[in-house]
Amino acid sequence: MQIVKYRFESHSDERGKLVALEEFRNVPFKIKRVYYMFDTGRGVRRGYHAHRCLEQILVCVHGSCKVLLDNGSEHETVELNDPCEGLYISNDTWREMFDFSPDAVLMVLASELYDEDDYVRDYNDFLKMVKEKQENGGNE
Ligand code: T46
Repeated sequence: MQIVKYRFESHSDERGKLVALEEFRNVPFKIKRVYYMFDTGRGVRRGYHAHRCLEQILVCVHGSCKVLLDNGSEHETVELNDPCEGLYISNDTWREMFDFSPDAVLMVLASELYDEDDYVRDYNDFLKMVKEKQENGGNE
């Protein structure tokens, strides 16, 4: 499956490094929400859902974690351990986040406000949704 990663420019000088994220410049959508997870317990696995209409970019701004992406026919695991790298996740992608280092801070830029109705939390419903979209030629 195709994995889309963004490489963010880091402004480095003797003081350290700085990365700026800007909608429609180095982020491909309007950023309506930012959230981040940290203090994640050992062995925790989160996510276990897809979204109907949401684009996101995940940046592990500190530490490391892994993300499993599943498009209904293929899956791949990506490690995030670089604050200059963003993992793009489109809707219709099942995701699970795991193997968080104790110091991990996973920041997420999202194209929509929080909406519980946008979540597809049952894996069989997810497969059904993907199949229906494929049958409709990608149109809802
Ligand atoms: C996703 C992955 C990568 C809010 O109130 N507002 C928010 O914007 C979010 C994201 C969550 N919440 C509340 C809802 C739950 O009571 O925070 C709690 C934990 O959320 P959730 O169990 O959905 O977290 P994850 O880690 O399973 O999934 C999150 C995002 O929800 C999801 O959209 O793609 O991170």
